[in-house]
Parts: sequence; C-alpha cells; structure tokens
Amino acid sequence: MSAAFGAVLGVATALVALAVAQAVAAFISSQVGEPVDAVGELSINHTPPSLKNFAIREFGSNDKTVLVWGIRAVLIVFAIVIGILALRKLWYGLIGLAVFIAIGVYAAESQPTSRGIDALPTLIGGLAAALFMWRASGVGRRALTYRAGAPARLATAPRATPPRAVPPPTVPPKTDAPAPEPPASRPPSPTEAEPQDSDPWQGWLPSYDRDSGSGWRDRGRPAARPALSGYEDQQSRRRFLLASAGAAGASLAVYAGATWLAENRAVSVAQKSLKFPRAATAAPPLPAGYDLKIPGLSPFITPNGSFYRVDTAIVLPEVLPASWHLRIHGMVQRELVLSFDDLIRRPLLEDYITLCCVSNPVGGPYVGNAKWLGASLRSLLQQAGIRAGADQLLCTSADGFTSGTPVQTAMDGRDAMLAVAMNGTALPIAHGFPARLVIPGLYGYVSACKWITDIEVTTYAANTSYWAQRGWSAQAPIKTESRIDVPGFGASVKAGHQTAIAGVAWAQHKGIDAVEVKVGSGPWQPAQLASVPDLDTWRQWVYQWDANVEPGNYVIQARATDKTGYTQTSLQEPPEPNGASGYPSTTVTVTS
Ligand SMILES: Nc1nc2c(c(=O)[nH]1)N[C@H]1C(S)=C(S)[C@@H](COP(=O)(O)O)O[C@H]1N2
Ligand SMILES: [Mo]
Repeated sequence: MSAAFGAVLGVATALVALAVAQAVAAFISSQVGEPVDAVGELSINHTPPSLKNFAIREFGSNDKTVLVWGIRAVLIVFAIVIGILALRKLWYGLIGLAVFIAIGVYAAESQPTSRGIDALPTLIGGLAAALFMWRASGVGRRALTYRAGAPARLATAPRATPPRAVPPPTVPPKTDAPAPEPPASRPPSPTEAEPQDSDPWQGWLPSYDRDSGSGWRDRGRPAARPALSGYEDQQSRRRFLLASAGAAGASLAVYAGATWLAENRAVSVAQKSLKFPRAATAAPPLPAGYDLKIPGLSPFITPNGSFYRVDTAIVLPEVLPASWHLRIHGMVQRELVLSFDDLIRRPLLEDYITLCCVSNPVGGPYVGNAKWLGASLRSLLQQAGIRAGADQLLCTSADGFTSGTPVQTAMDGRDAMLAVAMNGTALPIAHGFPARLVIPGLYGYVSACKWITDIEVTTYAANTSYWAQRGWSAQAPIKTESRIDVPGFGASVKAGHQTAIAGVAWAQHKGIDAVEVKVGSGPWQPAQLASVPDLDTWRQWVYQWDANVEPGNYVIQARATDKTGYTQTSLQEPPEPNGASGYPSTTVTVTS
C-alpha cells in the first residue's frame, strides 16, 4: 500500500514539476524546451560515438524519439522512488527532488545556446514540486498511519457498531438525512479535538505543521499517532488519491497548454526567419491590365490574410521546418526522404495558381488566387521513379488527413509543386506551413494537402483518401465556373446609369476564353476580360451595363467559356460529390 501511495505521490510531483517548468519556459520564451528535451540533448552530447552509431543504426531517424521516451521512462521510475522515499521521510524525497532539479538545471545550462535564465523553468518547477511534495506527503502519510493504527484500536476499544457496517459516503445522500457520521458511541479520540484536515489543500502555509503528519518536528513517529476508525481511514486515503489525481490532471492540462504556446511561438519564429532561394523558374510577369480595380471586385491576387481556409484541423498542426520530413514511397524504384533544407535547395518554381474547394457553392467564397513558390513534384517523382501501374499519390499531412492525387496530373508538365511560400512569404500555418501541395486544375481535397509529410505512390484500387471515404469523388477536376462579385444581391441601380457588373471566372490549367452576362430576359452579352499571366489562374471580367430598362427587379446571370471551347453548364448541381455547377446570379432593383 505504501509503495502504491509513494508511486502516486512521486508521479503527481513529477507532473507538477514538469507543468510549472513548461509554463515558466513558455512565459520567458526559453529556447531550451522542456527539461526532458534538455536532458536528451545533454545525453546525446555525452554519448560515446559507438553507442550513438548503434542507436542511429537500430532506430534510424526515430533514434531521438526512442531517446526521449527512454528518458521519460527513467524519470518515471525515478519519480516513483522519490515518492516512496518522501512518504517515509519528507527529507529523503526532497533530497531526491534536489538531485533531479540539479540534473535538469545542468542540462538546461550546458546547451550551446543557453542563457542563464534557462535554469529558471526547472528551478521554479522544482520549487513547486517540493511544495506539493511537502503537502501531499503529509496527507499521504496520515492516510497510511490511520490504516496502520486502526486494527490496534479496534482490538482494544470495542464499538457499538463495527466499523465495516458504516457505509462509505461514496455518493452524497439524496435525502435530507445528515451525512453518515462516525458511530456516535465511539470514544472520542484526541484527534477530534484538533482541527481536522478537512481541506488539506487550503492555506499552503507553514502553519500546517501543527498537523503532526506533515509537520517538520513530529514526523517519523507514526506509532504515536492516534488510530482512527476504518471510516476515517478510508476518507483520508480517498482525499490523498483525489488530491493527487487532481494535481496530476491539472498539471497535464497546464503542460499541454504551455507546450502548445511554446510550439506556436517557435513555429512563428521559424516562419519569420526562413529565407528562400530565388526561383529557378520565375512566375510569368503580370501583364498590364491583370487587375481591373473595380470596387467590390476580388483582387487578382488574394492576400494571405483573406485567403479562404478549409481543413479538418481543430488545432492547426505546428510543424517546425527543422523537424519536417517528406517521405516518398510505395510503388517507386527508390524511396526518398527529404528534409526541409533538401526541399528548398532543389530548383524552385514559382507560379500564380488559383485554388478552389469542392464545397464551394456557385457564387461561394472558397476560391482564391496566390503566387506560390515550391519544388517541382514531377522532378521529385522522377527521382523516386514511379513504377508501372501506379495511378494515385496518397498524400498524408502531419495531422493524418489524406488526399488522393492522380499521378498523371503530377507528371503531365503542369506546375504541380510542393509549395513553401505564398505571395512572397513562408506559408501561413493555416495554409500548410512548412510545405503543402498545390496542383492547378484539381479541387483542393485531391490536390492541395497541407502540412504534407508523406506521399505514397499507389493505386485508386488499393487506397481511398479522406474525403473519398466519405462519399466524395476519388478524382475531382475543377469545373469551369464564374462568380459575380458586384453588384451585390439586392443592390439598387438608377435607370439609365452605367453600372459595372463584374466578377471572376476560372478553369484552371485550361484558361478562360470568354464570359457572358445576361440581364433579365435580355440576350447574353460578352464581358470584357482582364489579362492573365497564364492558364492556371482565375480571370477578372466586367460588363458595363447601361441599365436602360424599366424600373423593377432584374436577375443578372453570368457564364464562362474555357479555352477548350466548353461553356459552363446551366445544370445546377450541389457541391457533393464532385463540385457545384450552374450559372451564378444576383438580383438588382432598378429605380427611376
Ligand atoms: N492537411 C490537410 N490539407 C488539406 C485539407 C485538410 O483538411 N487537411 N483540406 C483540403 C481542402 S478540402 C482544400 S479546399 C484546401 C484548402 O486550402 P487552403 O485552406 O489553403 O485554402 O486544402 C486541402 N488540403
Ligand atoms: Mo476543399
């Protein structure tokens, strides 16, 4: 029993130390990271090369993970031993804790980048743990002492009611009856005169040592403690376990929150400090007249901050470039594993590409255009060597999302890329930092895997991607579409006044050839098109309408024709399973 209590105490103490240390580290933005990592660095630096090589050989690139988990396992054993010691004598536990803190401080300070302040998280974490251990070991010791003493008391002092008959108050009584009390006939014990430790967690002050269980002077004489009933024995055990579990739970929550904050900060720092080489293949120059600059019309380039975001992530994956890897495997001749440096040292290409979500309803907002910089997907796949028969690239993100891209669209020469920058800056975290796929001409769920870490060359027959498993089409080329941005629905227009009807149209990798506009029951009229750098982007259009019509409500529609000669269909389809279709429309009121 005392070993189990000791283990609980030790693990809870370790968690308190870790949580407080991590919170302090996040607060002072220490670069050293959590104590476990610091100790890990330390042991890597002090490992003989032969052992290091053995670890790398045996565990490959997982060697660090194995190391960190190994250290955690050792720490847990250490924590349990300290907890058991602390239950026997607080001093033993505190000395163990001090050793633990000393190693942590040494580890934090012995890194090449350490600053003096990096010892602070471990020190404050250690202090909090000592405080916790002092209080909790007192309660734990009391609980154990009662138990140890109870039989002796039972043997000498007969009771009217045997203690076992008293039901433990596991649930608060639903009636108005008073809570079960210890048997009335029990002879008063000296303890009852003392204030009971009904809330041992209140008042974290030295005055507590009046309770001889955790005090400094009375410890080590458990035999002198009065024995209590089985009821109280149970109560104090429950109190100890609940409080330990509470502290452990709260610590885990604090630890998780602080880790998230620290990682978020580390990723933002990495993001801002990234420098990319110049593109080997620069984006085509923007031609004159690429942006019509009409109020209310979507700008040709969507700023990163207003680019639509669609993903399944509840918490955005935080991936540091230094730990990022991309593995290309499956039906290939040579498996590839690339680091982020490997990726950006390849010849980079740059292109304007319009991304669109399959869930975008006609006229909807889930479409945007950006300038992307990245490594050619085709050249990577050529290096890996695709084996005959493969038709799908199953791409997996750091958070487990998968998308299934047709091999053919990666290889046919279009600008399919592992993008690392968006509109001249590193990818925003929400858009896939540090690397994502971008392929012109396919809806995002089959082409634009964010936070990508794995590409398995496979077949559609063998593997089904995330949204394909949920009823969406396995293959999803973008449908030629258009959108009316102005005038907005319900706008009023003065009869005889010229009004710009304007929007965007897209048929990525085919190109937009024409857009026509129809007002009410009038004829289809050609719109004027903005110029575009290439076929992979949307294209702005405008039709200057004179509004020489009778006052009343008018429905305005648009339709686009792509460079293959196909005119978007008037057939209205919902987004599921492979993209919405139909003419976009708006309604205006013409006033006299
Ligand atoms: N990891 C991951 N990548 C993803 C998704 C996702 O849920 N998880 N959603 C896809 C979908 S449905 C779309 S439309 C695009 C959207 O990219 P954006 O958020 O950068 O606009 O990302 C794609 N890539
Ligand atoms: Mo999407």
